[in-house]
Amino acid sequence: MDQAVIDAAIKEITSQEKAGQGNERIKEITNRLMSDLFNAMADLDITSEEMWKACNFLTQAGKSNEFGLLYAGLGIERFIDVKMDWEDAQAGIELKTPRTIEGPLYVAGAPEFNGFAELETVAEPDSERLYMSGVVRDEDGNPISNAKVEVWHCNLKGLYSIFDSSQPAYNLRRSIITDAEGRYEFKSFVPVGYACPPGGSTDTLMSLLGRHGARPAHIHFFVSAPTYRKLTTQINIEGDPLTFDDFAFATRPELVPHITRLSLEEAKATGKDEPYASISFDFNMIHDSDKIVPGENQRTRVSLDK
Ligand code: MBD
Ligand code: FE
Repeated sequence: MDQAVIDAAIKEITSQEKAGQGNERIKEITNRLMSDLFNAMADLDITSEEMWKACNFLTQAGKSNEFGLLYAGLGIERFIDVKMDWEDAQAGIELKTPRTIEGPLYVAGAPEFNGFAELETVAEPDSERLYMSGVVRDEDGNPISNAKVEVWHCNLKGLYSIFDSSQPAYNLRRSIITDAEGRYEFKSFVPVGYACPPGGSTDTLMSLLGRHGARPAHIHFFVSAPTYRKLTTQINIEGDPLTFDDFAFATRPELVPHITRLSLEEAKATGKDEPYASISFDFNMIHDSDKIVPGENQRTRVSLDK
C-alpha cells in the first residue's frame, strides 16, 4: 500500500478524538500502537482471514486467562525488566541480586512464619528434600531483620496451588520473616519445570513460532522490607536442561545457585534424618527512593480474601 493511503487511514481513525478529553497518556500509547499495527498490516499484507484469526486467538486467550502467560512467552515481561535494568544502570545502580519476572502464578496472602517455614501443606510423594536458606542484606552487606521473603513454586506435576485446585490452598506458598540475623530458611522439595497448558493459546502460539512453552525448574521470590525497594526474583535449579532455554526468558547466571546434595550420613551430621539437597542464597536489597524505578506495581494479583 502507498504510505499516503496508510497515513490517511490512520488520520481518519484517530480523528474522532477530542482535544482536552480522555486521557492523554492512553491516547498517546493507543495511537502509536495502532499506527504501528496498521503499518505492519500493510507491509506484511495481512489478510482479513489472518486478522480474524488474531481476534479469535485473543478472545480465546482471554477466556482461558492466558494473557499473563503470553506476556511471559512473548518476552513482554522480560522486556520491562531489560528496561528497568537499563534505568537502574543510568541511576548508577548495580543489583547484586538481579530482578527477574514475577510470572502469572503468584497468590497474595500465603501463611506467614518467622525465620523458617515448611512449604508443603501436604507432603509431596517421591520428591527430593530441599533446604534453602540465606540472609537478606542491604547495599553494604548488612543483614536486614524482619524482611519478608515470599516464596512460591510448583509441585512435581509442574502445577501451582490455587490455580491447581487439586492441591490445598497455599501449598508451596509461604511468607518468611527474617530473624535478627537477617536469615530465612525453608524446607521443601526440589521442584520441576513448568509447561504451558497443552493445546492452550500460549502453547499453540509457541508451537507456531517453532518454540516450546516450558520453563526450567525454578523458585519465585518477592523480598520486601520497610524503606527498601521490593525485589521480584527467582532462582533456577542448577543442572536443569532448560536453564538457559526458558520460554519466559527469566534465567540470569547470578540466579543459578549451586545445589549441594548430602547423603544420609552427611545429612545426619547436620542434624537431619534424610538425605537432602541444599541451596544457600542471599538476597541483596537496595533502599527505595522516588528517584529510582519502583519495585512494586499494581498489577491485579490473585487473592483469596476478597
Ligand atoms: C511459570 O511458573 C512462570 O514462572 C512463568 C513466568 C510463566 C509460566 C509459568
Ligand atoms: Fe513459575
